Amino acid sequence: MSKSILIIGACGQIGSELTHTLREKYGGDKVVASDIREGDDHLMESGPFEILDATDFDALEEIVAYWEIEEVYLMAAMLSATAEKFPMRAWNLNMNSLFNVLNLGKDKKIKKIFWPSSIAVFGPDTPKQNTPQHTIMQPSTVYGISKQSGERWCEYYHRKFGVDIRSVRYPGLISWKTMPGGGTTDYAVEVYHQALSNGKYSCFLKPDTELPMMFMDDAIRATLKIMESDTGKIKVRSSYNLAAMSFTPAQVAKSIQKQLPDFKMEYAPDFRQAIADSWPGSIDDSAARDDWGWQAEFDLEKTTTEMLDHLK
Ligand code: AKB
Repeated sequence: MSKSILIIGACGQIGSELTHTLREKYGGDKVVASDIREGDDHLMESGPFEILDATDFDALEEIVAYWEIEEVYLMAAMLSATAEKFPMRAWNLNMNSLFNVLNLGKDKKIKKIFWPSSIAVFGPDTPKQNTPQHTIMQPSTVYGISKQSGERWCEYYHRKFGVDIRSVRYPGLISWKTMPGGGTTDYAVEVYHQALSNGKYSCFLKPDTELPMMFMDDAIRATLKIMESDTGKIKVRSSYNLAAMSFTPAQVAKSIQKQLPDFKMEYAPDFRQAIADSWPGSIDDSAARDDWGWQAEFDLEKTTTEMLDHLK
């Protein structure tokens, strides 16, 4: 009998695509989707669904016992831009949900955990280009502080209690299937939607703000790959750097203009500029490549083609 999996935050940008991929792979009945709200018809009908507040330990424990869950993917989080507006809510959600799954791991009620970290763990003093796996971090955002603290706790629970936790630091994620919500890299999804519907987009970051990005198919492949790797290969138990491409708003505009020559980009930087300025421009992911064979497939041009073709 194959393992039972629980996705927490299954209706979000990553959670929804992860749920569909895991259900295709392991069978709909083996993958329990959960979120604080109901999802789209496909998510609700392709396998079991539970309403779950990720900060409620008793409810989580009950679901894990009922469905005989072995693996948990904790995808619920408050992202960088929203977290600056609601610091305590972000801290409570991002940390308590993590402690809940870590404690289930400690008590041997689940066998394996995936928890996403982010490029937001880095800060203004971090080397900006080719940011190494191990370097100065000092995040300056609420979200980044919660992710860096989370990484420390993951490593602690692994070392102290043998919890099998695996994690990657996602860059900004781009997908045509689900919209992101409350992040600083969200412009890189909005721009494709607006290019097709309005022919123009007002970007909340400056034209030369370079950030690390990844197409969702790569992100899902990385997530499955790290979870399926032999435990001995996972040498970093905080979180792995992960990279695919880096670009600026001006570069994504140019890439769109190759296919939509009339597309116009305007710039009206807001509070998210300061968040972006504190993050790296590009990431060195050689530890993930060396340890568990990570390799990205999508660059900016391929991403633009996928996005425009599917959103048309
Ligand atoms: C955000 O912009 O907050 C997220 C992230 C980089 O983790 N996409």
